[in-house]
Amino acid sequence: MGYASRMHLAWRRVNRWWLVTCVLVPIGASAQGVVAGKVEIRDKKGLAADVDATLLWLEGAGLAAGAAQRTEVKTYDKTFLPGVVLLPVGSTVSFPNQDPFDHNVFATSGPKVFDLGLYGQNETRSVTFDKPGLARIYCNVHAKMALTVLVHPTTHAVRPDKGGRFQFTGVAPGTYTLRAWHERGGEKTMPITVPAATDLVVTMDATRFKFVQHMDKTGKSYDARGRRY
Ligand SMILES: [Cu+2]
Repeated sequence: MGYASRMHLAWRRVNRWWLVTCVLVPIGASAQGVVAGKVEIRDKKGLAADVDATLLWLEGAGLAAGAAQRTEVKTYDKTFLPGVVLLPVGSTVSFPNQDPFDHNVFATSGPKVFDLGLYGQNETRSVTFDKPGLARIYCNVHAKMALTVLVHPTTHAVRPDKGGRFQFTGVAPGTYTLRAWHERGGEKTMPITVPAATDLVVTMDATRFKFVQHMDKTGKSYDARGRRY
């Protein structure tokens, strides 16, 4: 084969690569759809400062399943830290008690009904969330302790930043439901179409929210019962 033919062949190969690259990049780019926008929660004082405690997730066919994780929520200073957690289905949360007194961890509804019993300082107990859903978790000793865990079936669950901005990346083109939850703002659902979902505004009304103290693990009021646990 002469030099000219070899060069011609090499050029054809380069040309083919170039063609393949040009065809693949736009397809790859469109497969990485973005869902983005802003959450606004209005309460009696104006825009809520704890907008970053909102949970946002996508529902719909074809979303990639999330991998189970292990994470930790401390009980410290009569508080669950952190107080809001997002986890894929199958994940395990351990609850180390870092206070010099007993705590309990329980849920009487939601994706997992459980009771970890009463345990003391430096002890750890754990629970695995095997079904999706929103879990409201409490301590049977301290009425004010509350934890929210969103157990989601896909990789697409996020919290907004302090300014309420949120973004999901790597979402395949299609139609989905965007769901939002905030303790005082309630729930919101919004149909969306990817790749044209980048200027979403999710507004939630917390002006009529009234705090209602949850019951203890036996369904009784914390104040009315005779003993602490
Ligand atoms: Cu407690």
